[in-house]
Amino acid sequence: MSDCLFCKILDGEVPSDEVASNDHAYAFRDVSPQAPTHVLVIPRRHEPDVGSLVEADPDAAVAVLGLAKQVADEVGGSYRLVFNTGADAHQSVFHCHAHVLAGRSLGWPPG
Ligand code: IU
Repeated sequence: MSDCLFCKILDGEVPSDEVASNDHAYAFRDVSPQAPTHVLVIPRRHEPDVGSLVEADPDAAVAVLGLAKQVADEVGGSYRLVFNTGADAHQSVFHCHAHVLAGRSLGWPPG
């Protein structure tokens, strides 16, 4: 999508700090990290949120989860995987993305 920030990152039009990638997904560091490790994992296919990705392309959804696991395994220890979905859940970029948060103790419940 031409006006989507994460599509522009995938196209290389907007720079990003790459961490890992596979055929269906791409991982890069969040510009505003909320933990020592804060990586975003996005599908190459544009879908607005995880629910629509699961329906439209289950293989891409599994690839996003697999890449998130790979990133978390490389850090080691506990981690949190978050898909904010919808504005009231703090989703601000409407291209599906998983947050991988690690490297500190994480409180519960989230705000
Ligand atoms: P959210 O779940 O939609 O709120 O997460 C969007 C994330 O995208 C958020 O953590 C931002 O810091 C991050 N981000 C980014 O990494 N680079 C950017 O240019 C912009 C947002 I705008």
